[in-house]
Amino acid sequence: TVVDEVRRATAAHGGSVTVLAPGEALPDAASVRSHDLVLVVASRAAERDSGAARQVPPPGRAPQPPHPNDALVAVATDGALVAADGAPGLSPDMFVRVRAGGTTVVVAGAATGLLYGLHDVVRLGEDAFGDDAPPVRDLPVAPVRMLDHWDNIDVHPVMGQVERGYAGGSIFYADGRVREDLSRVADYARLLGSIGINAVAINNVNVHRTEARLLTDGLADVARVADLFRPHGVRTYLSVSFASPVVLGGLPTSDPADPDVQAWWAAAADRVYATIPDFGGFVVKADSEGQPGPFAYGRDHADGANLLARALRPHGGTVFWRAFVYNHEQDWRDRRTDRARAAYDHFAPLDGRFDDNVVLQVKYGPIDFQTREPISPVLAAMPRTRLAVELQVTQEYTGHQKHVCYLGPLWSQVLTFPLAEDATRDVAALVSGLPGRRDTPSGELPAGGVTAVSNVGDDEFWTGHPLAQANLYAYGRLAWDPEADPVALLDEWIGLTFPGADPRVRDTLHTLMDGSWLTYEAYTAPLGVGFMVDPGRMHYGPNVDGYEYSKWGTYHFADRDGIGVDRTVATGTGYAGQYPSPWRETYEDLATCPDELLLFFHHVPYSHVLHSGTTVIQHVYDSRADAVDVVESWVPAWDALRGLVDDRLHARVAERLTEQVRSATEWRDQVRSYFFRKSGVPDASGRPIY
Ligand code: GCW
Repeated sequence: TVVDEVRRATAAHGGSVTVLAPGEALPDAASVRSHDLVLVVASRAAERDSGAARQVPPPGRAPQPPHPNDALVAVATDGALVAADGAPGLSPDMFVRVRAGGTTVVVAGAATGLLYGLHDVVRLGEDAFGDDAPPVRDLPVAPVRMLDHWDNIDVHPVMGQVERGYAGGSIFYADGRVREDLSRVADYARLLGSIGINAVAINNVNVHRTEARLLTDGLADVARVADLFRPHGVRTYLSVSFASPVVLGGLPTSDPADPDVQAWWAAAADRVYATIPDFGGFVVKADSEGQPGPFAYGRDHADGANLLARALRPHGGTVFWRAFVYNHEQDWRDRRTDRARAAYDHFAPLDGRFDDNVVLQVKYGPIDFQTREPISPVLAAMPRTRLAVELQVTQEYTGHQKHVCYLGPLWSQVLTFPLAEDATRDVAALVSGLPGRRDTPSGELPAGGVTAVSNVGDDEFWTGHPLAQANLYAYGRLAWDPEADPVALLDEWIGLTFPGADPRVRDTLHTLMDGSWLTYEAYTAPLGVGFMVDPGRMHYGPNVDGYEYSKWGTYHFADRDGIGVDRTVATGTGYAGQYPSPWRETYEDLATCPDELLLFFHHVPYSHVLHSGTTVIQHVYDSRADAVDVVESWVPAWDALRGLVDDRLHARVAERLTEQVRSATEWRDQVRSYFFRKSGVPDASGRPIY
């Protein structure tokens, strides 16, 4: 159980765990009264900046000796303790940390809160034991904080084993089945628990034949995986095929209205819960990129999602139903069809039709995990639907874990973007169901959560690029607290990952990673236009027209005069009209549309002057060249750390930086040359064009 896990880990730090029966008072020795516990301190970032080195024993190494004169006491109650003060929105994940009588006390209402409180203490290290440590009450904003694995059992000849995976094979599967040795999964589970993740889907949303069987023949193996996640507060989910009744059950149809289909799903869910009583539920990609779905039977996506939800309902399970539905057989000649509109057009009319154990899982942008996209308007359009926002930790469009690209700032922007209700309600609030921020009474909206595609594999460094581990860390921490400063989280990760390192190590890592997302954006596709990636190399590297005449609906429409997609209501596809005010007006109008999204919303001449004061074409020229200068400067900076960090790690990062310089240079030269050839406008800076 989670409590056993916390007890074990706490003992390793020289502390103890006391579990109270419901209603039982706290032990006198701790001299903590419930009244003390609501003295909440909000400024967590400030505490963490206080500097002391934090030593965290990596899994498998001997724990640090306990702090002298301190005992860490963790206390679990049934929740009555904190609720007694009328604390609103009490969640099982909440914990309170106080210093009482020379002891650091963590109090939680449930086992998971205790677990998170323990990890909070571990993260703080010595700082948690200072007598001036202020009391803290902490709880996550979103109730579900999920990672989806796009892992397959079989190895695809082109895609490899993990779809869009850049860190080797799957940690779950090898040799055509669930691994015998799941020790990395056990470590991964601890890692996820420590950053607050509480849900994991263990197979690809594109469910192929072998993987479909996890739901039936594979259940005993799925149970082995769930057993490893459980002690860390993580529930296991499966991606399932909508066609399972046909594919697995031999039925003639998967029509949601068919009673045999309904019975098949109910029986399937019964079997799952008989094997895994705390199973989380299903993740479903339907009618998308070739996956089966309800459209085949003339049903809509509420019919489809509710079919599965009703099978899970008796067991408390949830369906995460993806909104990534669009026509991928588009005719590039047809300028009226706009892929960006698709999710809203399909789903917004269904608001209110989904059962309450359905969560609609919406990619953060309307297209597909690009480096820069506007926030999906679906998130503002469905007030009667539980929503989750979907991020991509795996770096499909952000450099395949060969490029340094710290994504914390992107996700922070997404989660805190004030999308709805006259720009007062941000994405985190929309998906967490709270009308405002934490500590406010829960509102009229039910809660969904935050999800993301994992970047972990069986690679020696887990994530291919060792520095991509920071993305996994930041994702968990931002899903917990979307208001956290992503730069502070980066420093937190650096401090925890390189404990006691030479200050030069910290400074250099910070320099390389801090602005790396913006640097990546600056040498790839400009001003929000997206794509320009190479289809032949799985979306890696430049190919400006790679998708221009394809069926996928991701165009830039560059010609000799200009570039960009007109998505205005006035003259374009009307996509801007899917936003609530003030965003529809902001994006519609060239005068107010932010530079970084200009080409997403407008087709403009190359001579168009940006708010920054430069023309579109000169921006394309300059930022690509400047960004490569930045990347080149990272090479000697990293080189200078040789001997100051682990040799293998140093070598791996050095190798990846060499590739990043090569690839960024390729981007720079292709994009600059392409636009010179299209426009004929010379680069005012006089830098080389080919
Ligand atoms: O970004 C695209 C990827 C597909 C992926 C799809 C999705 C799992 O290129 O590989 O399929 O998104 O999110 O379903």
